Amino acid sequence: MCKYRDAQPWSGREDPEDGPQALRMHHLAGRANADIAILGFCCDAGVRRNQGQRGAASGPAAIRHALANLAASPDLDGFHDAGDILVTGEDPAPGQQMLAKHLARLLLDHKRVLVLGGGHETAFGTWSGLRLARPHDRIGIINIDAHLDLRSVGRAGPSSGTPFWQIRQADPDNFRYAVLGVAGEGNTAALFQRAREWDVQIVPDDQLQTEAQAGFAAIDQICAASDAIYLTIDLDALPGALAPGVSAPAARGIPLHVAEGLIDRVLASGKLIAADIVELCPPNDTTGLTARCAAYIARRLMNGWVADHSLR
Ligand SMILES: [Mn+2]
Repeated sequence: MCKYRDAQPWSGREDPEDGPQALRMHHLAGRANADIAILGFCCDAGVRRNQGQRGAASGPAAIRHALANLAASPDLDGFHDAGDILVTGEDPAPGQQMLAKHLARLLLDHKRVLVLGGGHETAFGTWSGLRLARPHDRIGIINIDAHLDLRSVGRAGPSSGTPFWQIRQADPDNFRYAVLGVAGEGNTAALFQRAREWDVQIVPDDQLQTEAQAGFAAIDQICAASDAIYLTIDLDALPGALAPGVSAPAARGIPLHVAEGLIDRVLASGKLIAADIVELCPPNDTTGLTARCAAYIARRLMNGWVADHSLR
């Protein structure tokens, strides 16, 4: 079961004594004709089925809340909040279809869409929407994640652990997939074997401890071979000490500045059309730090989209 909910009004801190430059991100929300739109996917069904910890459905609200009071991006003059898809019940699939339709429609009026998840089942909806909007494009997928999320859809059905298996099933001849920040401890040999058979590019987390450089070859290769890029950022790629508010916190993880370096490299391709930030679990995020990481990433993506040449 799923339904659509219109965007709620944004609010946040006001500093009128500091003059007209004292803008925060909440001041930039609500520009209907902006190049960039954001859309929430409020869904617990994927993580629940994946035997993870519940709470991802409140992720979009927590990311918006953390984003609202960040300083306005210097290059951004506004963004459109396109509301939320609300998923209830056990099956994420109807919600994923609704997300795909909404995202494809948004791409008629906006140039870039950022989806706020939800568990990683969000990815099948985001990708399906980009596929609907760009039926003839070669789509490349770049995932910043501790996990491959390539498990097959068994009797339990689609979950937050199966999205990239589902994407390959949907379009087996055009599967271009790189995963950056993969934890050896978090993926079984069966999954690594599947990744090898499907030519998935993997950059392990231990190669991304100090700088993003080790991920650039994989990013550049996917970008060169694709017309449109879908970037998906699983917050459990970050160290658990920094991002405890996820279903599966990482003992090692990759530092935020390294993730930012990877994101900047993807943005520099000019081909990034759709992105999502997934797996925030607000009940585990007692200090709000994980939502803050998500908000930094959202702000960086939006600023990067307008700052470089992507929006020409
Ligand atoms: Mn994931």
